[in-house]
Amino acid sequence: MTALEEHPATPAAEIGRDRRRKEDQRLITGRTRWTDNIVLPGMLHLAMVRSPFAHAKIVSIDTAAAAEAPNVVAVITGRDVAEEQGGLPNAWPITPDQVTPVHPPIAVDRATFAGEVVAVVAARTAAEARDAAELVDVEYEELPAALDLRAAVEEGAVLAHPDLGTNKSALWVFDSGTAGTGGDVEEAITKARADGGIVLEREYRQQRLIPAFMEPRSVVVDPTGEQITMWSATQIPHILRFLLAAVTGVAESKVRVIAPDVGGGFGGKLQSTPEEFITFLLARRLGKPVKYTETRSESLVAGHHGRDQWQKLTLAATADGTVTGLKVELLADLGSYVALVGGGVPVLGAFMFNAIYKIPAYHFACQTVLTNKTWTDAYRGAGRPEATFGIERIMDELAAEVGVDPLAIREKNWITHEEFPFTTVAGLTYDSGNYEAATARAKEMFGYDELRAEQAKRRESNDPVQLGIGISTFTEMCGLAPSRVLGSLDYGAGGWEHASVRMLATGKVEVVTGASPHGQGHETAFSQIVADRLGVPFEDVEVLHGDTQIAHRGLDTYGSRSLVVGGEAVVRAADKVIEKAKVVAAHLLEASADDLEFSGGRFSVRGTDQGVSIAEVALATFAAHNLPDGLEPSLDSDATYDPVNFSFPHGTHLCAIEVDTETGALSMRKYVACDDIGTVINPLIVAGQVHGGLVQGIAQALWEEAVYDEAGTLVSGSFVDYLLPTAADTITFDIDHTITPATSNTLGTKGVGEAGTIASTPAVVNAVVDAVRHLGVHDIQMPCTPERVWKAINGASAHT
Ligand code: MCN
Repeated sequence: MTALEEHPATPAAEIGRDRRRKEDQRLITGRTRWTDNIVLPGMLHLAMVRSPFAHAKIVSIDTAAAAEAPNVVAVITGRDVAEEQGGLPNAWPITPDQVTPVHPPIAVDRATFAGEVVAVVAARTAAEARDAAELVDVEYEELPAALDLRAAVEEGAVLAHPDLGTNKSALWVFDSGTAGTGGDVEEAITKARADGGIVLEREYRQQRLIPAFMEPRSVVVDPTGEQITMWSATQIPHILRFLLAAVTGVAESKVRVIAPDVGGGFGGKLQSTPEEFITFLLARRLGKPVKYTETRSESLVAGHHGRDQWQKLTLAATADGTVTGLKVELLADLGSYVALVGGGVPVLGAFMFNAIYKIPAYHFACQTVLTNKTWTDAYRGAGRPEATFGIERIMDELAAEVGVDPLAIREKNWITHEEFPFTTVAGLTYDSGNYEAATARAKEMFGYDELRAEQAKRRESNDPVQLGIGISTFTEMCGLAPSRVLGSLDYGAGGWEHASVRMLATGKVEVVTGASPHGQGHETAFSQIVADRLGVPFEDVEVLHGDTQIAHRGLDTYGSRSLVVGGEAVVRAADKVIEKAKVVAAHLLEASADDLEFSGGRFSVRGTDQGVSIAEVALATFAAHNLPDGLEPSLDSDATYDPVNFSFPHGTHLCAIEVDTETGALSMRKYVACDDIGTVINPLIVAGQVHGGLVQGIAQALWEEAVYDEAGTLVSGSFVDYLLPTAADTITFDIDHTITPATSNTLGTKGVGEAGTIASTPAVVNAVVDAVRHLGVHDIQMPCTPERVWKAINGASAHT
């Protein structure tokens, strides 16, 4: 019996039920509208000409041959539209003095990364546009490129944007001593040194990753109607509409953005892209519908990338392993432009390095850096996987230093369940959690003691195949975000979400959400919530989303926010519908509303068999012949919910890996995840989210890396070289849940969309290092390829 079965979230019929996703049939069979399937009369197609150089002056662009190619309608360079195109509206400044290069959608004088758009061809078909793009003759003068993150911050470094005079974009600092949330970290370090305590200094690399979603980015713009309509494979239709309107000056009401079904995003479609702005610009210029769909190679090279940090951690502790201070210094590679939350991603990590631990003194400093590489932004977990990796790796190092089991060091330092709510040294208040319970359950599922015994045996017998056990006890902040917190970080936008719930005359229910799913199954989960709330059949609920004309207000999907923020808005709107229905029901039953109870979709007069269903109330409201005086004849409601706090899922992940010490080959033997995401709405969806998340996190640990050569060309620019795992590359995961309800929303839910990714990367690397620690290895850089593992075992650098 799982923990969920033992402690069902609610006795209701739908919440906690394994519903198959209602959207899957159309998604899997392709019987739906992906953006690239949209065909409009007279539609033109775009192809982009992209810079092959990381950094180059654009000397001249000869478009004559391309312009004469069959069915070409226009060839546009950055200079042609220099005034009109402006700069992309991205770049939330993380400090008032952030150095932010202007980002023209089409480069004008200089290309600043390999893959940047330098010219655009519009033609009648996509093939003709691509053929003509080959004929555009660009003369470049190659410039020195800033490619190495650490070298880029040194004196006299090659500059990514020479006109800016620096590669340093912003320095963001949090200090618990100054903030009043804890002590002074330098004092803690000095004291540990003086008192015979432990001071560990470690450097970790977060390699560059690519959010390799299944559906490449695609955009269609139709300027021919009353409104300008953009269809885009985006995670953020509402934010995109706002940005388009703000930059182009077109009234927001005249811009409609539709995210039809979207085939994955993982943060990679949380962006207003050059390609969207170019398509918008050309559609308006040419007065015709225009489509652009990227190729897979373009997606890998020019969509935004993720991670890419150097982390330096200094941990102070007493000799018995009680942590007394943590200092974190980050260098974060922005690429050549600052993306929508490019600077904000590493800053999210500031709140998470302290993780589940009681750390008395904390200092965090993040330097964001411009280089001549593809811009970076959110990738599943965004800031939190990086932080979790750093702290969970160094906690293992601390355990090794003290000479105790890594779980024991965590137990010594974690917040106990009696201590909630707990305000951390980073200033967040964790509302609920039970790290002991999740860890106990994970240990039991894993067979922790047995595996440790087997490990000891293999060590004793000098078995060439060694066993490593990796631990990650994580928490994360999701449900982005309380608007006031965003305001305190000088972030321009809020973090609320909107929903409408409408009872139709037939008793069916229409739910409109401002969340914008791209694979998460909101239509199913939100239907379950509403079906329970209103007591109507699951099948009678329809969830609409992703079209700014239908869902007028919204802040979209990222940061595992949709359920805890968007779902809460749905709950509140549904509850308002019930309140109104109650007034009508009382009128119909000639009873006092106070005497009515509502259960299973029926209003009953307490102590009698008199009652009326909510569907009957809906019909009566539609007919409107017999309503209380002055009551509006509608059973609709809206709610906008601004979260009062983040939600803090947590969990314990355990991983067993066999390492062949002769070859460096790795083989995962067991992976257990016991997550606490509060109330689980749909266990099947949650299992899918956890499985997918785990694969992405494991892939960072073992396989994936965006590699640039010395000239700044992305050499892992196809799936031959960028090792995206498939189901065949991973094992079957054992997952379960403990449930400590969140207090910040009615249903007690916490987000799950990123949990698997955040937790798994350190669990896996800890397992690999644990297998060979007795051979003198204390770190292996990600991805832990067999070559790196072999080198580490044989005393060579595992950091190359
Ligand atoms: N859920 C649930 N019970 C809970 C928590 C969540 O049943 N206690 C369900 C929700 O109802 C929703 C799903 O799990 O159907 C994920 O919910 P949530 O944690 O709120 O995350 P979001 O819906 O906001 O999705 C964003 C998150 C992020 S940030 C990334 S990155 C990511 C992810 O979701 N990208 C994905 N999962 C993805 N899944 C797919 N298929 N494709 C992506 O691009």
